[in-house]
Amino acid sequence: MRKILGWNHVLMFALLLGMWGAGARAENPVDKGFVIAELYVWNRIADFLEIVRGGVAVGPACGAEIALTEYAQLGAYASNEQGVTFPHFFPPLWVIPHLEGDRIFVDHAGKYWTYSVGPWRKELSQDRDARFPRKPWDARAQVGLGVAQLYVDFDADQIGDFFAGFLGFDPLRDDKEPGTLVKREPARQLGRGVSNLLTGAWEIPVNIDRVNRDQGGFAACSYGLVQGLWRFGLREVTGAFEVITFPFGWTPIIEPEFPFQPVRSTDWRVNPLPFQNPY
Ligand SMILES: [Ca+2]
Repeated sequence: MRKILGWNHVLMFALLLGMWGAGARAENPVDKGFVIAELYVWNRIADFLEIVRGGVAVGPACGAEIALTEYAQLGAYASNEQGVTFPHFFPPLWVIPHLEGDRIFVDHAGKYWTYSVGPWRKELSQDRDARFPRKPWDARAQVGLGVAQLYVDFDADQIGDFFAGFLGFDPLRDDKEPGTLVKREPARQLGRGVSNLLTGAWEIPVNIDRVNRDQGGFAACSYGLVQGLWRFGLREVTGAFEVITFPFGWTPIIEPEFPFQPVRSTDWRVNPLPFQNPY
């Protein structure tokens, strides 16, 4: 079978990607496209996770209430409890509201009793600090179990916001936008990663030559060779990492960023891993 794509093609592609990335620092439409697509997915997930809130309280509590909006409620309960509500039921993803700057836990404490039928309600007080939250259009259920009370709430506003999000609307104005982020360059990271992978071996002759010029032949074929091999290995590992994680569009780990740069921009160095950059 005829070989369609040879190594030379791949190498050429990598170098082009790298040069294109290097030359397009200002505004790269591919980077912009990546960031917009990633944010779209991120915002839909964040909106979805805001639909359900759970709650648990400890302390004497008995009775129950169920509500489909505040116009269709039914129940009666009394409590003297310490309680907290939290987002959805998958704690590891509580990191998302945390990253968005929202409160994860909302607490309440004290004595409270109420009974409700349809849109009518009687209650001990209007004070919201002693009970689980109630929003007018939410669907909600809570049950007092003697020494504890459980609560679940489906937020109507968030349901609307979630579905509107698919059509490009954001009624609750809670979507993240590209302007609020650190600058991310996924296309540049992919190009850099491929170019590190494919041209990292260039470090070997370059370092032998550099040490030869500075310190002579013996240093070149010992120290220069070892340093070239070490840097070659680092570029390969870093390149693989950058290709796998390219959607994050991080800053370069190894500098100079590309093995072939017409002007030497900086001394060779390894930067700290970019995990800590905000999303
Ligand atoms: Ca939204």
